[in-house]
Amino acid sequence: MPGAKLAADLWISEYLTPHDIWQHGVDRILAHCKTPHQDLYVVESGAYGKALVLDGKWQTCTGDEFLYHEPLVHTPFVLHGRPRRVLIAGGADGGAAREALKWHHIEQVLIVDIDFEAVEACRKWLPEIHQGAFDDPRVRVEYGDAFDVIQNTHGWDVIIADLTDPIENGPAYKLFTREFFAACHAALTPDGIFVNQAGSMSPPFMNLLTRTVNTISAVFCHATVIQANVPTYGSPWGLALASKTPLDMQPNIKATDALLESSINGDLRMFDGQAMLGILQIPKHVRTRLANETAVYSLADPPRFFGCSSETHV
Ligand code: SPD
Repeated sequence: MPGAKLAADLWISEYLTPHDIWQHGVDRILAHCKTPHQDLYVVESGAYGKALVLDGKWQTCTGDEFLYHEPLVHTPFVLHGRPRRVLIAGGADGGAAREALKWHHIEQVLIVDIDFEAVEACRKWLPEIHQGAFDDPRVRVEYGDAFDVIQNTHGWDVIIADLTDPIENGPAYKLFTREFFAACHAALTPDGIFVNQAGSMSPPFMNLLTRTVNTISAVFCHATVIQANVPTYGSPWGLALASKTPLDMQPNIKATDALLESSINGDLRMFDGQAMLGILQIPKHVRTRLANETAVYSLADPPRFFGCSSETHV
């Protein structure tokens, strides 16, 4: 490439689709192990800081994680108004817990992650992301399958599914099914809200998102897409938002700012009333695709997200 000067000898290559690779120059590999559940890397990238990569898929990094964790947590929290108990399925890096703990009224944050070693690696290598969340007395981490745990609990104001992509045979694919969403519905309070990371909004690869939201709609009265624009995910990203009662999708900016002002300790970097309004507005082509979606994921017919053995990635 004329004029280009590359600044790394080592590259991490995430296969976003069979035809697209998102590569990041890596300065250092900080940790690598094969846990019982996934292949784990923590790397120091040249452009985006420290990053967690699981099964070859970029999960989060210090350079842009706030663009994911703030919408993921504060959107449902603002819509709820006064969440006290929150359950996070996945969330090994502690970023979602960190954001939840900013709310004064939060009494309990239960993180349910299947991978002890992933949580320990994040605790050790990514303090910039968890910022001590795992040591907050309101936080408990339970290691196990979120499906089993959620089936045996109830009374949550918000459930956040902060999961890896549902690659075939990966740890998360069962948590994108009608059966899991039904368990979440049963575990929420009547005014509870569910949110999950639901996939790319890129036009050729939006099936996971529209099918996931359609699957959630089979269980919840209200389900929609909200958006997070996270550069390292390689395309605009969709989150699904669901509830048993209607949600105000055009909240007043000043009212949101006033609620945040009175409910939160600490700073928000991207989220406020104006940003939230944008997060809730979805482009026409996504709404059209959603309206025409008919597929429903089930345990018998789960998503098979594009993924590739991680050995070839670094
Ligand atoms: N393809 C990117 C999806 C990443 C979802 N997991 C994010 C975990 C951050 N807490």
